[in-house]
Amino acid sequence: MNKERLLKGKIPCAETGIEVKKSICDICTPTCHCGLDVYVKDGKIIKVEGNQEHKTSHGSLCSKGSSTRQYVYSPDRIMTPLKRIGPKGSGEFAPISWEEAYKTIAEKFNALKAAGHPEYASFYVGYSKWMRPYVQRLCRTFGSPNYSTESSTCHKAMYMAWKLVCGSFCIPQVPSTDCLLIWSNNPFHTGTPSVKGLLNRLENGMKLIVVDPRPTPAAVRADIHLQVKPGTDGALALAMTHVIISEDLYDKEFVENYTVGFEEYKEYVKDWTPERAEEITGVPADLIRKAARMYAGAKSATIMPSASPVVHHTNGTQAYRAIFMLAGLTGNFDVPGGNIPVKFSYLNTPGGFPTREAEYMEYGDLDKMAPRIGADKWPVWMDLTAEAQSMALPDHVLTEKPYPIKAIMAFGMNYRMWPDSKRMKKALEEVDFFVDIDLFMTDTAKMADIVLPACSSLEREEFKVYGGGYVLHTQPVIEPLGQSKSDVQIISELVQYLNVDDDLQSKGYEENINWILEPSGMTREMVMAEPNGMMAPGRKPPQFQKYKTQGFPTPSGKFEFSSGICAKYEDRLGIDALPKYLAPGESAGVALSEEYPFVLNTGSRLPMYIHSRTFRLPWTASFRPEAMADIHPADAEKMGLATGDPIKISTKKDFICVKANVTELSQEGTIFMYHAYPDADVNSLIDGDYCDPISGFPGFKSIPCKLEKLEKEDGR
Ligand SMILES: Nc1nc2c(c(=O)[nH]1)N[C@H]1C(S)=C(S)[C@@H](COP(=O)(O)OP(=O)(O)OC[C@H]3O[C@@H](n4cnc5c(=O)[nH]c(N)nc54)[C@H](O)[C@@H]3O)O[C@H]1N2
Ligand SMILES: Nc1nc2c(c(=O)[nH]1)N[C@H]1C(S)=C(S)[C@@H](COP(=O)(O)OP(=O)(O)OC[C@H]3O[C@@H](n4cnc5c(=O)[nH]c(N)nc54)[C@H](O)[C@@H]3O)O[C@H]1N2
Ligand code: SF4
Ligand SMILES: [Mo]
Repeated sequence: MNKERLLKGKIPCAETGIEVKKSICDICTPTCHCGLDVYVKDGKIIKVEGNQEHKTSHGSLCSKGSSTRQYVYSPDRIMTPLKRIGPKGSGEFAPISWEEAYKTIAEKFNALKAAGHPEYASFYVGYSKWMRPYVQRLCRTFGSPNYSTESSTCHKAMYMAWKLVCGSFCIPQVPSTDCLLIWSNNPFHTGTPSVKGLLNRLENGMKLIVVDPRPTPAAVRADIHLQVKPGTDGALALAMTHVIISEDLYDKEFVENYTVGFEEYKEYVKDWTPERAEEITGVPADLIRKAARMYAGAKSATIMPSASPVVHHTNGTQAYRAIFMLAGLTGNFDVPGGNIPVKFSYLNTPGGFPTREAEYMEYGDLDKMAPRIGADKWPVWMDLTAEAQSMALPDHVLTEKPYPIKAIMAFGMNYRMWPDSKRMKKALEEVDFFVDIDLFMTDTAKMADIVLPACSSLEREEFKVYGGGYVLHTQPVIEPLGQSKSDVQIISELVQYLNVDDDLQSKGYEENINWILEPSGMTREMVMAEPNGMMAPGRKPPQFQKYKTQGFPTPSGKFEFSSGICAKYEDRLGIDALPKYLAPGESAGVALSEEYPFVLNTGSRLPMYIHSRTFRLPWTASFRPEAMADIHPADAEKMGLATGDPIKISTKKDFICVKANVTELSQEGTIFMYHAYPDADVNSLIDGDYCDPISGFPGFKSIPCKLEKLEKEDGR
């Protein structure tokens, strides 16, 4: 065939010089990270496809992954280290050398340490996960306790709820369960590679219950859809518990031998009849009964929670406690097809093999350092996690109380992630020194004093673990663009200038990953030799009912219906030892009113967007070019609204103007809007202290608001 045609068809062969290299897409959730076949010619990516041999994604790619070339070659990519020469936010920067950048950063950071206040320096990682152990170690070796991440709004509260109940993080056993209870999760939009397995299980007779305010693709396939009002999940779980106990559907042997607080809890749920819950949740009482019986009566049943929606309410951790207790109550804890406690191998993923990750990243003694930011507000968080709570970052910078934060080093920060995002932006304006390391010149990077260019996952190497022990180690498929470098390389070079007590990090990713992997029996080289990945040789299959010999790592050593940790803060902070229900907002004194009659629920995922990342890609942005809010047809009719009409959404805090999107995929009385739109920042409508008192998570999904129709010419 002639060469021109081969080139046009992007055919990989000697004649065209096109090579197909293996990599992964890291644009979204780490549990996805789909396999990529990357077509490279002359050092440039000319095409991407899904890798059919990847063992979790099996060749599929979503709209975001298909836009990989637009992501990698975005005109917003930062190409050199930069120093700010104009006012913060202006975007006026001058290129500098890496050496000058490192020296400037080291001077500022080392000065804080020399003055005896390493805690005034804060190290932060946004949604990206791959560099986290390295940043956490850097923070610790520098001597600061203030390592924090985007997990101050994601995942950690769910993790905390499991820890409060049984002492360990638990995962669902979807492939082997008879009944799946999806509690606020929309895998069709947020975890597409998992959907095939889910559909197979449904074809094989698995029962499905979905708790979601919206008729999602999973909900419409469910045997029972419990269409709750946002933030009322705790009430629903209490009513299901009421049914299970009053109808004697619970596991008496487990309750008697392995739990504490059952009698108190039983007494408390006595009044939580399905009828009472119906008034609060909007779910018919009989449907609650039916769901409770289906879940408790199945041979095995498992709960699939989400990292975010339930805990994006002021009552979220307590709600999840009540939900997770259902597993113990019904004999579905630590059994096949139930929810099982797991240990993480690497990056919050249970691979079934040991590593030295915890030792690596939790370097030094946190108890000997200053209290972490957020410690005064959220002591339960401090008891259960090793991170600072980044929701307190703006306070520390702006009020300097309990102590100031003077310097921030961020690996991928998006200030629009915070509630009251304008205040977070102000904090970045006022902080003495701010370094941002990102792929793109974002609005947050524009606030920095020094900006460093990170490269994408296709330009670096990376060890990767998937649940169950599938591992792979990528190699760069192209050279880093411009002068960009991998985050870990940046750290390993920066530590040579910083006053840190560590000789491992300067040795680079290769040596560090091998150090971490040492107990697993794997090396980077061994895994890299298999471009499509491999199963970790030392992985162990899950073991069940470990509590029978090991007990529970909780204060009582038992499964806790009444929490020993929460009880410590009952008097001081009003945190109940039982998972008592408070309406969303009640704990923060906010409720629906005549003036603000709608619930604003922010952040339900859209398939083509991932936080702030893919608005800049022409393909993904073309699906919804303008900021829109989803409104139920019944509400739209009352207000005379049609899709595309300009509207104004106001809360007590602020307002934004967007377009209406009238859709059944909403709920009457609730307005759903995606977060992080650069042109309509819904997080500016949310109070910064509207948070769960246990986790510090913001109430992103239950804000009273007002909706107004604008005249066409008033809209943007
Ligand atoms: N395409 C895409 N995928 C993503 C992301 C993304 O931004 N885009 N983000 C990633 C991240 S960081 C996360 S944390 C996950 C989130 O993953 P998911 O939790 O699966 O996604 P969400 O859409 O946030 O929420 C799931 C469902 O919760 C429902 N919901 C909202 N409020 C409530 C409530 O009060 N109670 C109950 N029971 N349900 C409620 C919504 O209607 C929604 O259908 O997705 C990850 N995957
Ligand atoms: N209103 C509302 N707010 C929310 C939520 C909600 O549901 N509603 N969800 C919350 C949740 S669950 C989450 S997870 C957060 C999202 O957390 P964010 O941190 O806001 O997520 P992103 O915008 O994806 O990523 C932050 C930055 O990381 C950069 N980045 C990407 N890859 C790399 C890399 O390899 N290296 C470096 N150095 N930088 C990189 C990106 O370019 C981006 O600028 O938002 C939270 N905020
Ligand atoms: S689901 Fe999409 S964005 Fe996420 S890893 Fe896969 S291809 Fe990439
Ligand atoms: Mo998240």
